Amino acid sequence: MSSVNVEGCDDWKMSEEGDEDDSSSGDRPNFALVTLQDTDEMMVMPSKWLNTDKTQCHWPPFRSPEKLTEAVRDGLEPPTAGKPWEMLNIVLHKEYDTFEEAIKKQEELKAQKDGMFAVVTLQESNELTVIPVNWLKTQCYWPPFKTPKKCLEAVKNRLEPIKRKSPWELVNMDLHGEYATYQQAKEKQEAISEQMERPSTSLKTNNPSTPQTPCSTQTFGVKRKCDKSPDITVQPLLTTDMDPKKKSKKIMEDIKEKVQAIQDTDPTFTTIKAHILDAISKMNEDTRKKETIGIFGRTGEGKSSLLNAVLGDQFLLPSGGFGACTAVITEVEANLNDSNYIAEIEFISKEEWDEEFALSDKEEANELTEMTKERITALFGAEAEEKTLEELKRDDKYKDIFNVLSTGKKIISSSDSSAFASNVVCYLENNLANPGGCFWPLVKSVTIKIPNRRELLEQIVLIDLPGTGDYDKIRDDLWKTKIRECSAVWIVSDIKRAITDRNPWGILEHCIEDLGPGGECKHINFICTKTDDMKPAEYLKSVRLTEAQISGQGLDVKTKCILHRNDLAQKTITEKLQSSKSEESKERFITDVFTVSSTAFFDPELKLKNVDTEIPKLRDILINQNKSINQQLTRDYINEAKGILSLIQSIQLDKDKTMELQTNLEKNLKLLDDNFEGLYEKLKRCLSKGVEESVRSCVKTTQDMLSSVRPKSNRGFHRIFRAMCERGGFYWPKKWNEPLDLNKCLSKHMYDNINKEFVLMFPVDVNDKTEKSMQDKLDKFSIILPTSPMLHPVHIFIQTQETKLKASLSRVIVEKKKEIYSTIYTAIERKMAPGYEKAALEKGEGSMQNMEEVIMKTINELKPQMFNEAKVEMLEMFNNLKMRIMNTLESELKTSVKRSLSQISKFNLLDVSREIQELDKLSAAV
Ligand SMILES: Nc1nc2c(ncn2[C@@H]2O[C@H](COP(=O)(O)OP(=O)(O)OP(=O)(O)O)[C@@H](O)[C@H]2O)c(=O)[nH]1
Ligand SMILES: [Mg+2]
Repeated sequence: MSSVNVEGCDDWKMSEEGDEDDSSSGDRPNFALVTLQDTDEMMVMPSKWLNTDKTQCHWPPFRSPEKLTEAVRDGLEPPTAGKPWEMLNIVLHKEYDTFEEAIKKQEELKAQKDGMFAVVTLQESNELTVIPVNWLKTQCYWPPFKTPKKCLEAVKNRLEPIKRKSPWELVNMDLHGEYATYQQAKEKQEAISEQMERPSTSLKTNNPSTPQTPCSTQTFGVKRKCDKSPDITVQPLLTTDMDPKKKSKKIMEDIKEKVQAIQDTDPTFTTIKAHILDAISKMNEDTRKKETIGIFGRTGEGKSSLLNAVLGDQFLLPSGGFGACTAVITEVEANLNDSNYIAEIEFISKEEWDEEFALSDKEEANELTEMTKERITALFGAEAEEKTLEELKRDDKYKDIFNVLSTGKKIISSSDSSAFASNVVCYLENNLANPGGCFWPLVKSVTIKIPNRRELLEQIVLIDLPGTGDYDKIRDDLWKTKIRECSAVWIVSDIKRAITDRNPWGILEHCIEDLGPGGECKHINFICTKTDDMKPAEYLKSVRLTEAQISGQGLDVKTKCILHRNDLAQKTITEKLQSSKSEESKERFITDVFTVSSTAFFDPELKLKNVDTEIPKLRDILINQNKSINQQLTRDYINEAKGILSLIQSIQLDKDKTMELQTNLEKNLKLLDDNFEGLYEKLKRCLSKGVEESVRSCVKTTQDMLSSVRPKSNRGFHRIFRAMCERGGFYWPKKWNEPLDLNKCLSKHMYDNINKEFVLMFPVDVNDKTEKSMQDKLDKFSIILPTSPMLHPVHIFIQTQETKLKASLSRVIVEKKKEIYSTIYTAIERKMAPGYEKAALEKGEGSMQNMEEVIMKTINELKPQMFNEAKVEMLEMFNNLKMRIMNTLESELKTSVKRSLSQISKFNLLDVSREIQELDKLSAAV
């Protein structure tokens, strides 16, 4: 079939010149811009050729372009006598009053579709520039002109590249997008360079050249009626390089502009306008916190080296040589704002420092003094340990320290990673080779922000959590807080130790409950490090194999052994992890095993293929996790955007429906209340059992625990016990694998009784949501009844508001459940505090026995109320959470219902149906 299409539009224009347009009379538009579905040709035709639902058109039987042109221009009536007309499937873009308008639009759309200019970055010189698309190939052509003027002319005139005589250069480039006009490409170029300077801010989408449609200033009001919807097709099309989130952001920015531009003094209109603008602004408030991955491992196992490898910067974090180790909790995240490496160093307060120092003064010989000595040497130098505290206080360095502490925080920033690393090392590392040059005893925590790692860290924070127990009280508390934040954990262990260790959970054993019911950890990766550390002969002997018996044709014997051991380690550790998973506290974690070499990743001499170092695998985990979080954020954003557009699109609901929404809200809140009450009662029953058991057994349990940790000779135990009392019931001696935690021991029976139900009540993973969970009850709450398959726009708006609200409340539940869980521990810690203080005062001979007696007496005195009070506190916290959820739902949804009902216009305020369609397409693409 031949047809007149956009390719022939020049002929069309010629034929239309000089012709009088007599077709613009009458009310209805006369010409339609359509795409023929079978051939994908865009063209203009008389509106009268369209069928009633505008999905098909009549097509005349003419072959010659002249005759076809004439038929279109004259609006020939179908069908003519003689040959019958065909029916063709079409997609209607829009109808216009005049032929000229329709043709103009067709040209614009065609130009946008094809793209005339492109924005590119020239790779070699990193210049962002605009070029005509006819210069594009996989590389791009570049003209030999020297003067900027001549170059610019070549671009604007879309000069054809000369490929034979005096050929143009071919240069490597990255394409950002194609645009209809030079002006649009220039605007895009500016937006990109602005974005490059400030990558975290959203793209500037305000397009001054966007024509204001006459309709948009008239339709958004309650008094005027406008039959025409705003012409959104004249907006520049969204460019292909934008991701769905940016595209939907742009849509909403444009809508915001349109709404802002509408002037009307009608009070109802003003309220609606304010509501809509407010709702759009709130969309950009991202309250989600980043996901935290905690890196656990004993000293020297390779945590810092692993982080460096994953981040691709070998010397970023100090990794131990002789006598050096990371001494402070270090958080690593992406710098999304500029290209600097930044360290934010938080110091302990002056009061905390005084307390630590005063504590040091009280300490007796040996172990604690060892710790104090280490700190003093780190800060004041090797000779300082001989000095008294008073002498140290007179030291100039002491004044310096006091000055440092009074600043509270220090920021180090540098664009060069090695300069940055050498400036920051003295705050992170305990280095025996650098006495007097380390500041770690003053540092509470360090946050490092690194540039160009958006792909890995945009939504993720990695925390190096040295867990060896030579902290003070402040950092112990911080450590406990941080582990509750981890959504995943990497246990790092030297491969040799990992294979022989009986319990791979070792390092986590004492805090498994803080990660599980008390935290939000879902995933545990077990990472065996230093796989390149291999002596083949020794290894082959130990596994009783010969070189010929292990696979790996063409590989040298060392690599073969490395790969063989990796395989073995993966199998053995997976088995060990699985077998201990039968314990309830561990069964909910997903576990994976990796075998990595950070050294071989950077050192090609070690001849281990990149893939075999398994660093790329860990990177992929981060990349995929970022992607999935971003996808979720995009889905949430689009959902919310659709809700707001539905509100704009909506017409008034009838009175009955209005009442229905209000009644549903009340009814469903009541239902939710009943459901939560059920959970409350269940928790109460478990707690009561826990109280009973605690009162009955706490003394014995405490005695048993103390005898299990007390060294046979009792040597030195009194110092550890005193330190525990001085620190409120928790102390982690340096050489112990886990802390001495009396509060944990006292709360054991309570936790044992609630753990199972608590985990079901508060899952951290959506996939673990059970009927018994608070999140499930919340999910089922809705004031939109699933009766009709076709929802009214007001309903869609309310539904999307509900979804957003429920998602944010689900996050509140996970946050709050951690606090709820820890109430038992903190209540017991608080009640026991006077007892600990009293015990710590016991000095001299027999002090161990006296301290213990004080503690046991305190427990005996407190047990009749202490556990019950902890139960009451926990239930109160549960109730507070319940009330917060109910109140938020009630107030927010009441506002949403009110908002949607204030749309009293009988007419569309602004026709945003195209934008809604666009959002539908975008959400399908996410
Ligand atoms: N051969 C080999 N050595 C490694 C590897 N990773 C780390 N090491 C070495 O192991 C030692 C300790 O590494 P770190 O990364 O500092 O260990 P860490 O776990 O951060 O130690 P702390 O900071 O003390 O908690 C250093 O001497 C590293 O060079 C590896 O993949 N192969
Ligand atoms: Mg380290």
